[in-house]
Amino acid sequence: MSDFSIRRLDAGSPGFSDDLDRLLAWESVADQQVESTVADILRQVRVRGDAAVIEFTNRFDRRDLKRAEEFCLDTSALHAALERIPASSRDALQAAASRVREYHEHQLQSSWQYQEADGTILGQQITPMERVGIYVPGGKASYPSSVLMNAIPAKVAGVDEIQMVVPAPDGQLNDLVLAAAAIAGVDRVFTIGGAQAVAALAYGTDSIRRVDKIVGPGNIFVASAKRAVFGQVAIDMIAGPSEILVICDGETDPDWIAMDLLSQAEHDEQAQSILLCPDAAFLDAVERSLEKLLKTLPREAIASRSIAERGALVLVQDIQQAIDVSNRIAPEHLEVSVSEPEQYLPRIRHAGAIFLGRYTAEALGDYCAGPNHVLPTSGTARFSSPLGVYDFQKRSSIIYCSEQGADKLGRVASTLARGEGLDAHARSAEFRVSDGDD
Ligand code: HSO
Ligand code: ZN
Repeated sequence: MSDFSIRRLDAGSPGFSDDLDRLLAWESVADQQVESTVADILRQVRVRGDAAVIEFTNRFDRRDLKRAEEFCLDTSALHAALERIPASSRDALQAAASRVREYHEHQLQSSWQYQEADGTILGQQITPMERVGIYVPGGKASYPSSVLMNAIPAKVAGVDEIQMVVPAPDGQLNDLVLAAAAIAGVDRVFTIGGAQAVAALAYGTDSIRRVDKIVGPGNIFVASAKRAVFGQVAIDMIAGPSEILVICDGETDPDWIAMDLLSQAEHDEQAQSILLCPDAAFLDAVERSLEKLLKTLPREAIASRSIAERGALVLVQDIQQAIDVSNRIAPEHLEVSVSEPEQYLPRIRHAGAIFLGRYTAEALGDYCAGPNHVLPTSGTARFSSPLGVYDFQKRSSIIYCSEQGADKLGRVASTLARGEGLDAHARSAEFRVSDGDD
């Protein structure tokens, strides 16, 4: 007897709204014990620098580091890894990198200005950050594709220096991760991880330079450290578990849809895979496909828990209702597996990435289509966007006042400043106003 199970919901039933709330409920664990451990690690690294980084790394990653140089890798080590990996992996990483680069080049924002009739010029100047840090998890979640997705937008933005941290538990490193770093143009790699690595990037040590922004996923210690250093440095986001929502008209091969759902379920027991379809028989077929295909996956244990605990097959009235439900969920990934999918695009309001048509497997976006795979999760697509070049660019306002412009604006400013009781403001503006001209 198989113990396969997946929740079935009906969007037309009166209890659906509550069912949906229950399905989506997910809380990022804010563990007090973790927070105080992290606070201590951050403090120690801030005060004692490399010595503390070495101590924590030796303790948590079972290393035997004596000097800081031992956790520093330069670009020659990265290029050596690039030479060591199989040519097929090298070619695939390079193909993915060039597509990701090209896509992100379209995101480059440029400075702009306009001139008013009296000669005043206003505008916005765009500049890249100087230095950023990329966190790459160790072990099983050490994804070379994520190295590309985090580093390439920074590079395209024109960031001067990219430092990467990746833990090496028991001294083990993933060559594909190092090779991806070489291809993406990472400048320096430190084989450290956890809160101590986040602290080193945020505060700087003798061997690690302080960065302006830290990006990249990590475990609960990393997430908690990123939250704690936010303000001192910028951070990207605190990502939740992966999610996929598929809208299907019932005409796609059910095995394809089932495998798409499993592709996210295999990331994490907490990952969420949901299918919305107006055809009940098709939902049955996908359920059978899921049961059949799960057994063939090396990560069956993770995927089946994710499907059983957070998955759902939802019967909807039509594609419009599916879109309404999807907009409410604001999924990280939305697959629209229907005929003529483009017609629905204007109705889709909230989704991290939208995959249109039966051939567009979400996995293609994870690796090599071009768009970023670092996406808003847990409904945050309502107010945030994929990681992009714009995350590594800043804007400065530009104001140039001509003599005439200062005369005109000075009068407005002076009145407002006096209303606020700020005399120096008012007089600073008035100095530039021509006398007897009002
Ligand atoms: N689907 C993940 C990204 C990823 N998939 C990396 C495979 N490797 C983001 O939600
Ligand atoms: Zn994925």
